[in-house]
Amino acid sequence: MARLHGAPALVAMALSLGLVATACAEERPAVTADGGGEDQGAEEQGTITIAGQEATNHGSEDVTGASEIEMEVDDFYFEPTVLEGEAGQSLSVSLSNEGGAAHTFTIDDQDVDVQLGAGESGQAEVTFPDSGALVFYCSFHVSGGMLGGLSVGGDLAAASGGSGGGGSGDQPPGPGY
Ligand SMILES: [Cu+2]
Repeated sequence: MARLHGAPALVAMALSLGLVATACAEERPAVTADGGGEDQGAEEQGTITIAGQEATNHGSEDVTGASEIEMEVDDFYFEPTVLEGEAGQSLSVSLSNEGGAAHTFTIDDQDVDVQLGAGESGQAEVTFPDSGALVFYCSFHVSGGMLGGLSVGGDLAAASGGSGGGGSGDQPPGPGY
């Protein structure tokens, strides 16, 4: 009674294999944990509050009088995390993504939004606020504490010209937390 119809079954199998192969071709960013072993011991520096937002802290640097600075972008922090400068100071920031994920260096108020794929470098021009602190962040991982500040007079608490920040409506999906 019940008899297998061999040929149609084979055709169906071949079709579905083809579909699976196509579906798997979509690339997925790999998050690896090989981020430069040189600073393993200094990884844990806790968190710091910048203009009301909690940031993963990887140190501060006094950039007063400087026109250029290098900043490491990594999984999932900025180093240095806080730049201390003068009111209205202009600074050119050389960014290098040393992590395994894509990141951004974003300042809402200054139309700064530099995207950096893994291993990529970039450049951002920033201006220090008149007082207090201005937050920069990674739009992918800000909720995980990936942000930092431009601080004037060492003041991290007071937000300057803050538009609330903290996450735009349409964030691309990042690695889940
Ligand atoms: Cu990020």
